[in-house]
Amino acid sequence: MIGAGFMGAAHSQGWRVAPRFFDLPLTPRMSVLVGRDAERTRSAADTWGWAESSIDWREVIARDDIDVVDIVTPGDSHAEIAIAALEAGKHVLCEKPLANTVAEARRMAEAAASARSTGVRSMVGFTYRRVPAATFARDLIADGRLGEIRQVRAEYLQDWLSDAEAPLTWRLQKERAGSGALGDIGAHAIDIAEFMTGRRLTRVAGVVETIVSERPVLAERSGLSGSAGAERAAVTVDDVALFLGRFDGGALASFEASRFRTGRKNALRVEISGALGSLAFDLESPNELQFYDATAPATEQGFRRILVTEPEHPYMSAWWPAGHMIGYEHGFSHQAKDFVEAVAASHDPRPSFADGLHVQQVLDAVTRSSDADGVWTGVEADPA
Ligand code: 4PW
Repeated sequence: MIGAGFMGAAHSQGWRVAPRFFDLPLTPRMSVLVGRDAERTRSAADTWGWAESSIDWREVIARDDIDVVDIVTPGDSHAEIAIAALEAGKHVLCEKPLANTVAEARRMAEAAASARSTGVRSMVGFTYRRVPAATFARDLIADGRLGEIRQVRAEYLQDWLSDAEAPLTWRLQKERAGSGALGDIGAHAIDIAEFMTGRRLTRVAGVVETIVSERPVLAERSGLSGSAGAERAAVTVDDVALFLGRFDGGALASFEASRFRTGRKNALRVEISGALGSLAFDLESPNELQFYDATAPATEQGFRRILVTEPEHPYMSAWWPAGHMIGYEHGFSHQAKDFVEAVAASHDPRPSFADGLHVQQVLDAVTRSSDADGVWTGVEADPA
């Protein structure tokens, strides 16, 4: 695994726990953690359960005993590492967003396509698809329970930047992160809305904006944020992105990504309205799905809360007895499980690098729309 920050901890949890709860066809061995600082990486490797640590990803990728490369670095190094790993014949799991630009994402998708012909697999880490309630929403929609999908509302709301003195981390630097709220969390909203509906965005109209344009530089990092230093520097990404979207098939959508929605901590929310009913998911209540069945008798209508805690629900039979809750970290185990199963069965896991490229094209179309004062803008589409 390359990258030793917060996402590194989350992915490590996934790799470590998945084989203990799921009956996997292959057992992942957590071989090497790669970071930038030798001492910190060694200590993280010990804490998270990696056998070795290194500060040289090229050397690690070249090793014959490495089969899988998991990339959890900031977006500016995804393309270089992923392409090198695929060319070295390693299966690759890469954190979202796939890259910082469409051009990089396209090169990655091309490398994935040529590696596929030699049996090499790749996947993007849009982990929230694998929260059981989100997967179950997709299943209900695929079963036709909502009928024709007419409207979608998707938003990812956080507030950890609402303090104007919160320090400037890499997530606020365009050269490292590509974009701000748009790519960091808006990408999740796009992926989960497309995943649940089985539709793709074809056009968007939006506005992206930076609310606080200068912040103290980072002194010491902790989680997503950290402590502030004395110097100040410019924020070079958006803080908020709002856009409308049109799905293939015609449904209209509205999206919001913000790290300034005071009081909203990690609210990835999707509400999907169809001719026969509606579904609403909120990551702040991850074990629930709100379901409105318009075919029920008039006297019984209203949203009802489905507790997605039963063994019949996606992924849930591996965990605790019926009725018991799971949390944020379980999505990473589900991701590791699905990835290992795909490698073992020689099939292509989703979301693929081509799916990741598509999300990047949506992000790019939103930015272009905003630059053109919110005009409706087509999402580029590469041949499948
Ligand atoms: O991918 C996302 C991020 O980069 C996350 O799921 C949450 O928001 C946590 O960190 C950021």
